[in-house]
Amino acid sequence: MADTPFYITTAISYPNGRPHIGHAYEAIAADVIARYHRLAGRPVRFQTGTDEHGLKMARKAAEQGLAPRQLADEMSSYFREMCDRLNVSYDRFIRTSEPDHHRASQALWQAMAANGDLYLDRYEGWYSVRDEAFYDETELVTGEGGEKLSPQGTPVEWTVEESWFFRLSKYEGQLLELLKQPGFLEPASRRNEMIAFVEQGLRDLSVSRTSFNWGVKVPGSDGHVMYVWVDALTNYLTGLGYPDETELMARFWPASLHLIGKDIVRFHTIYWPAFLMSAGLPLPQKVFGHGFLLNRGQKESKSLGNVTDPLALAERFGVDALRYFLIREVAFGQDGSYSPEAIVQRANGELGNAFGNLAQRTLGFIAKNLDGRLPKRGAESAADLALLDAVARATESEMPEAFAALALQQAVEAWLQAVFACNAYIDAEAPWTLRKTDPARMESVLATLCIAIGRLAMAISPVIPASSTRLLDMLGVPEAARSLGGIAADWYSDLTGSGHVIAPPTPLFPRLELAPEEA
Ligand code: ME8
Repeated sequence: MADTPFYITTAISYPNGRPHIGHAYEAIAADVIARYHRLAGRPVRFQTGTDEHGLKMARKAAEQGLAPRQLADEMSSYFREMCDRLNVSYDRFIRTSEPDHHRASQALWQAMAANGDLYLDRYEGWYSVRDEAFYDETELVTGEGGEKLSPQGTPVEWTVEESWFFRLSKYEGQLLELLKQPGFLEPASRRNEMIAFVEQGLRDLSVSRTSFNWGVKVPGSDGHVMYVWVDALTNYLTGLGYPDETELMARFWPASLHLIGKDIVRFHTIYWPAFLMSAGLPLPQKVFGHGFLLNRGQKESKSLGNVTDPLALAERFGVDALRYFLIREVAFGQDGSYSPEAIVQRANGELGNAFGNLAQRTLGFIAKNLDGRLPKRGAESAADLALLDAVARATESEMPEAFAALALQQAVEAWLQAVFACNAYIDAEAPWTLRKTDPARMESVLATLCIAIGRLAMAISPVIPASSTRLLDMLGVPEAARSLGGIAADWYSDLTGSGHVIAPPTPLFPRLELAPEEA
């Protein structure tokens, strides 16, 4: 619905190192979704940030001879810089070390305690610092050297300490119902695993730690800090002003979409809803677990030496080319792979040759032959109507439907088909020939192309916002028309009367080159 508020969040990243391509991918995907909903006219709130507490951060800081806060300050700034550089339009970049977040986490804790769901006991079991997760003996796997590993393949350590526990077992029935609710957890392929996990019986969850102090203090329990996932998940509420009854809370809670990676679905679809049930708060409408991004099919790791800095990729190929590639290449929800060759191929072929050239040819021709005056629309031929129809189908139904359903790749495919239709049209109508034989018809063809290009630029703006804006500015499309509703409107008639002049265009998508060893 056009005016229903939309609250979207990404996972908050551990700032124990610099951002990697997976972080960039998640931020970009969330941004595309947020921008689509803004285009559709909905009030949108978009939150991302960093998850700064816990043993992983504390140990990394100690290794580097830093206080955890120093490490968090430094690394968090790289994550924010990445978002800014990639044109990620967040409303709040949250850091869990911020005072309002401590207050929100303590309030949620107290709400769970008031409901009788927290009790003091002793934790004795396995913990993976890398996953910041407790594991049952039965979940562990054996490594190559016979060592015990978490199901994610990370080292585990035996942990014994006094701990607060959350009565997770109490929520089994409600959680099963939730997980079976269509649309709550997507893609649906991730559901069975979660359902199986609940069906085998849930143990109460250890939710505080006493062996270190880098975390949110447990209210009224000296020496205890919250288990990092308890405070991390609470970030989604902090950003709206919880526990105060703010306008943001009233408007944007429950969240419309928590966008996360597939490795942290358990935390978001089991622990988080249980905490909210306990605190008497409404549950998020949807959790989407996207796939992992691999470097030429391989997981990036320091030992393989294949870790890529996403900002270096953006610097080299351009922000929009990188954004376009990631959304276009990967079926959203599945794993995907990237390489410089694949980025260059998509960017040159689809952005440069197909869309960029279309715009370049059309605007360049107008600048040169009409002194930049916008061409007049004439009586439309069957070919004109067929093209405008194809563009309308893509921009007014296929793309919005795909974006709304989080089928991001399909949205781009629908757009690309319409771009191809424009290219076939310009070749068939050949305005350069009409210039001599039928100038009025030439103007009609160019006008049809301007309308088509303007609509396609608006519709793809969630994916390549900077390039779309540049093109719409060159065309002179009024701000007011730059919305999903505006796409179908008759902005072109207003434009032809506005005296706007099209300047000779500079290329939107400069041709990208590979290094000789990559080609
Ligand atoms: O999990 N491809 O933080 P994180 C795609 N702090 N996505 C990837 C990825 C890859 N190769 N590697 C990681 C955490 N991700 C917690 C979240 S939320 C309350 C707390 C995704 O820095 C990962 O799935 O390890 C997660 O969604 C996000 O990046 C941050 O991962």
